[in-house]
Amino acid sequence: MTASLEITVGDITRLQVDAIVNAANESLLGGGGVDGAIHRAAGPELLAECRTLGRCPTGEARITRGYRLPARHVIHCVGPVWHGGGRGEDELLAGCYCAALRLAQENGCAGIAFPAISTGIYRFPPDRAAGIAVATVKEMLPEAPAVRRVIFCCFDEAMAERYRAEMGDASQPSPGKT
Ligand code: AR6
Repeated sequence: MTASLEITVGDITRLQVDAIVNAANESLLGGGGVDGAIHRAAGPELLAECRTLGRCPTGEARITRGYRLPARHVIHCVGPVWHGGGRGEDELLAGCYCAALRLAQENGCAGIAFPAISTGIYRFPPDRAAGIAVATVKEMLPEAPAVRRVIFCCFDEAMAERYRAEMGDASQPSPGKT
């Protein structure tokens, strides 16, 4: 039985899944964008746990509890800042998805939701990022059999359309087919 890949439009902090993924920075101490939203929703206990982890290099991931979030865990990924593509950005972004799925597997997370890592403040071109996200998850899923459901949580409809195109179901315009 293959795992399901889904696209939804909305706020990732509202999703009741085993793990939501954060688009963090190397300090793991919070920031703007989805990182700020996750820390606000999870409460100060999340920051306290993050402080115990130290720094996380770009392209890697760390796992914490979800505290006041409906999600049981947060997997903090550090995506690359886009510098034009010549500094290993593609590989570093793919590394985030690999590292997150590895942690989901190790922690028995059957459902995991990803935001579009690096496509906001870090300015990674969104079409390219969606392609890397979908391809890397598809490639990695056989190595993470505990993961049964992957949700790409897009903040807006334009981003969801990019994921639909990458997943080959651009013919279905309806949002939130979870
Ligand atoms: N739910 C789902 N997606 C969201 C949400 C949300 N609540 N909020 C924003 N997005 P960004 P980055 C989308 O900027 O580019 C922070 O300061 C957003 O539309 O959150 O990886 C960190 O601390 C975009 O598509 O993350 C780092 O310093 C995507 O999430 C830095 O930003 C990622 O945008 C990381 O930048």
